[in-house]
Order: sequence, then structure tokens, then C-alpha cells
Amino acid sequence: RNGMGLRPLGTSAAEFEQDLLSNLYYRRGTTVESASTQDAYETLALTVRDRLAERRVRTAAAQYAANPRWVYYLSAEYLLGKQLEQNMLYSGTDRIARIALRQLGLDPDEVTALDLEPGLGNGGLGRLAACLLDAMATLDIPAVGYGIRYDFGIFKQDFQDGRQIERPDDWAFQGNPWEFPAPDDQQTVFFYGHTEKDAAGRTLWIPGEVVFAEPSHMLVPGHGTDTVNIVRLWRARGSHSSFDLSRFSAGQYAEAVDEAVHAENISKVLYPDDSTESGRELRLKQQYFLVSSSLRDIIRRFRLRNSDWTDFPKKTVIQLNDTHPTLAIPELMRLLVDEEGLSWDLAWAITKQTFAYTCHTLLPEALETWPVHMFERLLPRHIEIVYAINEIFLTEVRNRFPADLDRVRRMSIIQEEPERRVRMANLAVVGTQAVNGVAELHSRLLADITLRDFAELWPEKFHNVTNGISPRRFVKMANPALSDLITEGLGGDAWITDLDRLAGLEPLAEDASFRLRWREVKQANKVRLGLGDPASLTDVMIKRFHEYKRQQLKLLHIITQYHRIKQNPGQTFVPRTVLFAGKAAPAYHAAKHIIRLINAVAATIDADPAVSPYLKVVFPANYNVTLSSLIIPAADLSEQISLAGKEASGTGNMKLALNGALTVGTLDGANIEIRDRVGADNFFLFGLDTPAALELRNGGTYSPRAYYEQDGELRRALDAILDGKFAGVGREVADSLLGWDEYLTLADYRTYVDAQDDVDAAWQDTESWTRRSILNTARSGFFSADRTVRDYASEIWHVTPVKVTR
Ligand code: 26Y
Repeated sequence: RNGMGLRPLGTSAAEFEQDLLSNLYYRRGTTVESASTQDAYETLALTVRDRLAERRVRTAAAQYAANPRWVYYLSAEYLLGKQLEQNMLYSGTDRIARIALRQLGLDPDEVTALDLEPGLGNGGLGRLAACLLDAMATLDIPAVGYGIRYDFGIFKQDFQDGRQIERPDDWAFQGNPWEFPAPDDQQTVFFYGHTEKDAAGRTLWIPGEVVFAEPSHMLVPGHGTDTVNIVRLWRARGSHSSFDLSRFSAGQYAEAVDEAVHAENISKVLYPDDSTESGRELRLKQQYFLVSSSLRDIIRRFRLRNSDWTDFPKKTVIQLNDTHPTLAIPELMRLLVDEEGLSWDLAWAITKQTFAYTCHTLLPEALETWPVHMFERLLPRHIEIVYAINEIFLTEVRNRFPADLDRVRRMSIIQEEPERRVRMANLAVVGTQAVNGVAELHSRLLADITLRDFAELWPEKFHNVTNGISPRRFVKMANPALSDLITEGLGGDAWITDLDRLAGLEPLAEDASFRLRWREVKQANKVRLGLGDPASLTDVMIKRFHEYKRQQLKLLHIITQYHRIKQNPGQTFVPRTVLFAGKAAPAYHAAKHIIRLINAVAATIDADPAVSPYLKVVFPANYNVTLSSLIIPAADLSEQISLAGKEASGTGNMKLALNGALTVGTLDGANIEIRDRVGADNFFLFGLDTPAALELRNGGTYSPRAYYEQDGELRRALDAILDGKFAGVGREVADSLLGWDEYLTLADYRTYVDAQDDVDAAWQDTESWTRRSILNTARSGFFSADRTVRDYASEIWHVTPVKVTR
């Protein structure tokens, strides 16, 4: 019997089989003879989940006993990836589960295929949140992730005539077996209304709408440890009294549930925006919904073991994943001052010490702001608090920089022109004890440019924490063949939780037989992916579609290569498969034009037998964590070609390098740190650096046309588009490049094409390429999310692990 007085769950296939039968019978109410595949899947999920439950209970007990400083990670997005495979790996049940299923006459692949990925995020920021949770659990850090349980995640992408179309992602329609509902911890969230002063002079918020927040959580197991943390996701529910019986009785059935339906809209759908602010009230409502319910839960947990408010920041650090949860700052002030009766000054000291803010962008247009009129209608008390924070803050600025009115205007939390708006990044910097960027260059540019005024005022507040990725999900799980080879090469699998050990592979780069096996693994991964000739150079660009990321530059290279092949019949070329994957925000028309043009170019090449032996463009639809895990292990070349100074970090760049792809890239985001580590010889560098890009853009003399006129190959590529050579598609793309070319694509075209020629030459020396591939893996251990979390823990959170014992 274990500590709970329960019979421990078995670790043999026979015991697992018994538990499957038992769960099928008692939880699904059926038997193997009559079970559907869905029954089998849900039963498998429960049986695996049960094996983590006991660890979870022990974790909660150990953490409660330690009364530690907790990390609360607030994020509007999580891209957790499929849970079944992860939880089988972490519970060590993968092998026995498969045997047991077969014993019962079930096909493991058919059953596991029903596991869906919860797509509760857009891209890098959402996946980073998931990688950090994984690393926190692996490092035994007491942590809870808070988020929203969207009914509909990121849209499913399809192509119709080469155009992106969006379909809803009803990921939880069949239920979600990974989730533990916790209705007892329901919270109440208020919106609208007005404020009043009571007799004692305290401010009261009289809300106009009440919504319930119902939590459920999913398990976040650590690897190689007994720690199982949780991610708690909130779902909006109408109040029980919102069913209008009188209307229902009068036959107004739809109207009777109006209010509840309205409330439940809050957690209905993830905003499919990536870095453009959509300005919809519902999004602001989502943000407050997340923040209000999470803070109440955090305070409830604090009170389990503590009573003195001054201990709150000693026991709590709340990390804001970008500005999306920044309303937590005025919300904590409101709770402390209005509800708990603390003085403003004490409340402000507690609040500032509690929060830390991670910024994920440099693009000024991606800094969130909200119209004051919308803010004050939805959150009438919070706008008063924001004004009060701003007043105190601006007094500090005026004292430090007397007579610098322009600085005060720039730093104000309230933007005045052309319309009054709340600047969420300013609020986030003012209300936190630490601000960090996500790569060295990004953190430097934040302090020098984007948040310069703030860094001058509080230099000690600014930090860098370079992003990292989960080696469990993106090496061990995504690339089992490479993982086995690495484990064999290193003589053990300790690298999975200590990624710096990959350095031990370096000498093996000189071992011809190891290189051969390395190539065989890559080859097998290409076969598994099943797109394009596995013998060809697999050139991969996988990320959200955005003009700054410059998929259009890759396209210009492809068209150039197409022309070279056509113009030189009889000549041979390095065969390439170029693989794009990624989604565009539904309203981002320029990005959608690029998608359509890629598909048109792919079709033109496919139909041309003179070109198709050497060049193939593939674009599988609906890029997500699952698809990325198939593509990344098959990549030879990683395209990281954003204009320098635009990509905060990138994390796909790290995943690809760790899986042995060589990078062709600019000096942007974490590319710089990747190149520093893997070595300049093992990285294809091109393009303007940040100072040169800034100068060219801001100099006012940039002329994309001049590049077009001077470079024959570039001209041919753009003319082909303009002349309608690709089914008449893509003129908008060419027009935009020749017109303004916001991201200096044409300025970087020539050095990019030259770098690609170097790639082709390097590819032809197979042994040398393999050596460089191995070195990319061996030298990328730094990019483990474990290192990232250790950096946060020591520099920003000041937390220590709590070991879970038996
Ligand atoms: C305001 C709202 C519409 C919004 C929604 C999502 C704004 C931004 C985002 C997502 C941003 C994002 O994913 N940023 C990426 O974060 C990664 C993790 O730090 C970085 O690696 C990547 O460079 C950055 O673009």
C-alpha cells in the first residue's frame, strides 16, 4: 500500500490490462466486446492518467508542507501538444500500454490516434509557456500555470485553390480525458457597473455583470522526478439565476438562455491574432476573466498556509506572459485596497514585488493598448486605479527628469493622442519588479529602443532570459531514433534532463560509422514524414506567417532556383524539398497572399518535368505541435530569415538545430546565440544586421526598385510573378515588395541567394555536412527550457525546488 493507503498501480502489462478492463467497465460502462474506439481511447487515457495521479497527490502534499515561494505563470495561451504520448513517457507506461491493448485485441495506433492536441495558443508564446511548465515540473519548482479553457482553439487550416481557409477547432467536443474538473474552486468575476464611495471613504465597485469561472486542471508531470504540477484552465459559465424561467414559460426559449450564452462567450474562442491587436472588447473581457479568477485562486492558496499580507510576495511570484495578463496589477491593487482594506502604499509595495513581466516583441504595433472608453466601461474601478498608479509614477519621472515633458508624455501609462488609450506594456513595467526579454539581442534592444525610457529610470529592473525548449517533447518524443542514437553515443540517457551533456557527442562527429548512423536516422525521419524525396535536401520553414518573418524571401529564392533549372537544361542541381508550414491570422491579407503564392509556385513546379526532379515545394496544412514534431526531425536546413531586429527570439530555430538541422539565418533573435554556440562554420549567415537595417529603413532613401533594377535574377523572379506565371497569383506580394518593402526583403535577397548557393555546395560533401549536423546538436544544449527556468529561478523568481519524496 502506498502513502494514501491505496493499492499501488501495477507496472506490468498484465496489471495494466486489468486496469484497462476495470476502467472500461466502471468509468465507461462497457466491455471490450462492445467498446467503440472512443471508449478504448478514453479508457487508455484514464489508465495512464491514474498512474500520474498518485504522484500528483504526493506533490501537492509535499508542496503544502513546505509552504514555499510559488511561481504562478499567467498566460492567455498554452500550446501543450498531445497529452497521451507525453503522459505515457513520463509515467513509463508506453511499452506496457501497447502490449495490454494488443492483448485485448485493440490496435494501439488506432486507439492513440484519437488523442487530440489542445490548440490553446497561436504560436511561439503559447508553446514557450508549455515548455516552461514542463521544465518547472522537471526541476521540482512549485508552480501553477493559469490560462483559459477555450472551447475552440486556434483554427484548423485548410487550403482551397491554394487559399487558406479556416475551420473551427472543437478540440474538446468529445470531452477531454486529461482534465480534472474542480467545480468547488469556482470563482466569481465581475464586469461593468460603476464605483461609489462608502461612508468610510472606501471605494466600492458595483458591478453590472456577474460571470462564474469554473476551473479544471491538467497534469504537468516532470521528467525523471515524482513532481506533477498542474495547469489550471478557466471556463466561463452564466450564473445559475441567468436562466429566465418566465421567458422560457412564455415560449421565448432562445431569449431565456441569452444571458448565460452571453457569459459563456468569454471562453468560447482563442483570438487567432499574432501580434496585431484586434481591439475587440471580448478580448479585454477574456484577459480580465483570466486575471480575476486566477488571482482569487492564488490568494485562496496563499491563505491555506499564511495570514499576513506582507508575506504575500515572499510566497508568491506571478510571471506575466506578455502584457495579456497585465490587468492582474490593478486587480491585485483593488483586492488589497478595496476588499482587504490595506493602505495604498502597502498594497503598491506588495503588488510591485509580486509581479514580473516577460516581453515577447519589439514591434511597436504589437504593444497592446486599450481605448480608455472601453476600459472604463468594462472595468470602472480599474481605470481609477490605473490613473492613480500613473499619477504616482509620473511624479517620480518628473522628479528624476525635471522639465522633460516629452519624456513624461512618452512614459505615461495613458496615451493621449490620437485617442486616449491604456498602454499595457507601460503598466506592466511600472507594476513589476523585473522585466525580461527572451533573447540577448531582444533584451538589449528592449532596453535601448522599445522600453528605453524605462531602462534609464530603472536599469536594474531589466533582464535577459533566453528562451529554451523542452528536450523531452522536441527531441526524446519527436525524434525517438535520434534519441536512441544519442543515448548510445553518450552511454546513457541523462542528457534528457541535462542537455549540456550533448557536448559529449562532439568527438563522435569525427567517427565515420557514427556519422553514417546519424544520416540513417535523418533519412528514416524523412521517410516517416513522407513528403518529398528522402534523398533530397529537406529545407524547412515552419512558423506563423508574418511579413517580418519573410516567407516571401524564401519564395524569391525558390523562384530564382526554378529559373536557373529551366534555363540550364541538362545541368544537374542539388535536389531540394522546400517545406513550408504555418498559419496566417484570418484577417492578415498580406500573409494570406504569400500562402496562396507558395501553393501556386508549388503547383507550377510540380507540373514542370524539367524542374521537378530538382525542386519540390510542399506545404502541409494545419501546422501545430503535432505536425512540428514530425517535420523537425526530418529537416536538414532550418530557415530563420526574419529581418534583423524583428524576431524577439524564435524557438523553432532551437528545435531544428537540436535535431541536427543547419541554419540559414540572419543575425536576429536567438539565431545569434545559436550561431555563437554551434560555430560560424556550421551556420549559414546572411543579411543586414540590426544597425544596418535600422539605418536603411530610417534613412528614408531605401528603394526596393533599385535592387530590382540592379539584380537580374531578382528582376526575373518578381517579373515572373507580375507576368502571372504562377496561375496569375501573387501580384499583391510583388507589388508590396516593389512598393515599400517594409521588411527590406529585396535588400537581403542577394546575400540570401548567395548563402543558399553555399548551402548547396556544402550539401554535396556528405561527410562534412553530417559532421556539422552532429555539431549543431552537440552544441545546442544551452537551449533547453531547463536552463531557461533555472535562469528565471535564480535571477527573477528567487525560488527553490521542493523535492517530492515517497
Ligand atoms: C495582443 C495579441 C493580439 C497577441 C497575441 C499573441 C500578441 C502577441 C501574440 C503572440 C506573440 C508571440 O508568439 N511572440 C513570440 O514569442 C516567442 C516566445 O518568446 C518568441 O520566440 C518569438 O520571437 C515571438 O514572436
